[in-house]
Amino acid sequence: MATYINNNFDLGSDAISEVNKMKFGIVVSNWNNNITDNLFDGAYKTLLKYGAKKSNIKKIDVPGSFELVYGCKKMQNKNVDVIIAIGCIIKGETDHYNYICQSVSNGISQLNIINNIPIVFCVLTDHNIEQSISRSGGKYGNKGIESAVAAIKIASIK
Ligand code: DLZ
Repeated sequence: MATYINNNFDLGSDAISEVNKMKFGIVVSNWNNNITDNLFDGAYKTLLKYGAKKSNIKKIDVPGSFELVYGCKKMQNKNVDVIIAIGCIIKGETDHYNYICQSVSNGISQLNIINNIPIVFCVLTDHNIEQSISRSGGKYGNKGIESAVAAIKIASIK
């Protein structure tokens, strides 16, 4: 299941010529923003690299990952083709982590089923800050980059 073994962060020969017409929404949780800022940066720069126009990228900030579902629901009404949900949930001493992880993953899945604007899951669910650093520009890459590629691919299917 480790993404660094089977990653997906290059469009390669699948390069899509339509990216400059695609409209992207990015919803960013500000909790653990030292991590989510890097994820956003990776996603944003990757969209531009493949031809997205800055004017076609909308961003909504939400306080924490729990609010990503509401932010994505709002973004689905903002004339975008695809959404990237960015968050970082780090395990603490209590069960809080489990509830937030379940709520966010279930909520985003539900929005993907109910509505017609796909949402890509760029939410780190880590046991400690070191794991998050490794996946937001560290030794295991940047999940934001992978998510931007996934967003382009799913938007092209749509
Ligand atoms: C409260 C909380 C805690 C303890 N941990 C995290 C976290 O690791 N990552 C995250 O994105 N958000 C966390 N939050 C905030 C909740 O997501 C939410 O913003 C608040 O409970 C307010 O609804």
